[in-house]
Amino acid sequence: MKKIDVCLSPDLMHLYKTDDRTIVVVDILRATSCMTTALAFGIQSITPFALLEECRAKKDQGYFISGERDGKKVEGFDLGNSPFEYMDEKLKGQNIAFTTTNGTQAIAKSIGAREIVIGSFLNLSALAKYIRQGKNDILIVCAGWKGRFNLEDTLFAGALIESLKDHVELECDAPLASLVLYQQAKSNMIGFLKDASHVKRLANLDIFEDIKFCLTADHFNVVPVFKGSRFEI
Ligand code: 3SL
Repeated sequence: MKKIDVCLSPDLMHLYKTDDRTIVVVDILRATSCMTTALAFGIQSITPFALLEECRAKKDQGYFISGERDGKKVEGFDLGNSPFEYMDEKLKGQNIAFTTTNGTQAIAKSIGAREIVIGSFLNLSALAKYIRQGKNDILIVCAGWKGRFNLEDTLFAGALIESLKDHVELECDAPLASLVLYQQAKSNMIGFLKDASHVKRLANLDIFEDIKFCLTADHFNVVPVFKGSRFEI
């Protein structure tokens, strides 16, 4: 049986051995939901960057530059971090360079894993199927917020673990806690998350539609996989 663990913050990555694992990076609000949407809508590739200026420099190489800092689109960038911005015909076949406050930082810390894939509620069942078919043990890396725990990424970890039940063995209390939390929350996720810190932050930016969309299960049947330096499906 495959083992599964959950790293509740990228700042805890040093506790985990990753070179033999498939890492699932998750930033439900909103980076990995946005990446899943973009690739499902026909964007050819997403190259993630931890550093803003490295991302900006890709503009000269024909990339669309996109992402956010503290939830807001970066000045001079083509796109922000709302999944709805990526549902656009003119982006089909394009290459995106992407940087975000937490999501792409978690990806940067995952480099060196045997495999890196992107998880979101939007592709939950497709991802569970992909993992069931693979051989590697799994580490779910929650992007959190600037090193701190967050609720929505942990709920997703629980949802994925529930979808994999009978196929995985939980390695410690983090996957168990994620599963228990998800089981409490699943009948009313929006209600459960109403006091979550990032939901409040995004509500201040007036983006309820993004929150609702990012909590929708199985909207897409894709699994973004890291190949070389970019995510593709
Ligand atoms: O931190 C991130 O990577 C973002 O997803 C944050 S936000 O939802 O755009 O504020």
